[in-house]
Amino acid sequence: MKQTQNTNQTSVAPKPESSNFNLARTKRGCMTTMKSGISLYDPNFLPQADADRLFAALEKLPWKRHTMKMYGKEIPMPRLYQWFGVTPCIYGETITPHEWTPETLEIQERVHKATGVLFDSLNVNYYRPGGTDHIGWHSDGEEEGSWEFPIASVSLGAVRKFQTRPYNGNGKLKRRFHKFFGEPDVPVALEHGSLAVMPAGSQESYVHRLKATKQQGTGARINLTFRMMRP
Ligand SMILES: O=C(O)CCC(=O)C(=O)O
Repeated sequence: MKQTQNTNQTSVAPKPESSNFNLARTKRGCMTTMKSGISLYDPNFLPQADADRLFAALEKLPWKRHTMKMYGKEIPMPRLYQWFGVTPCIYGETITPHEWTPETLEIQERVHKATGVLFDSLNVNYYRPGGTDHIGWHSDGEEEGSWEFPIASVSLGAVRKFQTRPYNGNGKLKRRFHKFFGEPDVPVALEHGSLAVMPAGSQESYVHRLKATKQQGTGARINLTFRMMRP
């Protein structure tokens, strides 16, 4: 976590230049990838003091853990989560949404201003300290949000690498056989307080992942993905 020098300050010093070299700056200070499943990346979406405050509050959420049945065994997922908004069915499990909190509503409103979309649902992932928590290659199914809408992803805490990769197959084949996947893009380092947007339709033609890392001292990370369930 970056340290805030003066908690009473009203304006926060700009963050250091983003380390994402595969992104081009736009006039408004946001960045867009030239060739990837991300259509917008803004490293300064949240002022640092707000990002620190929101991270501290969200870390106290009552986290849940998905399990997946494999070879007759319940395998726990390598991350924790909490869901807000419209009830989905994920990994065969009907999820009871948590009530929106002041912090999730605040971020929802900021995302609304930045994207023009008032998303009705939110998945929050918690990657515990240590760097081993991760999410493998996948695209988000329509049961987790309509593909006709973008997915807006806000990151807080440890900087972790996010990758996208195109695929060309269709139906289940494209998920099963790696030969249907294109080359992975250069990873985008999702920074504390950043916003990344995967555009409408991208879940059909891109997969994404957040890799585990062996980097010593990797702290906790919270990722909020806003989705539209009932357009
Ligand atoms: O943590 C991230 O940045 C990615 C989260 C993700 O891929 C998902 O929730 O489907």
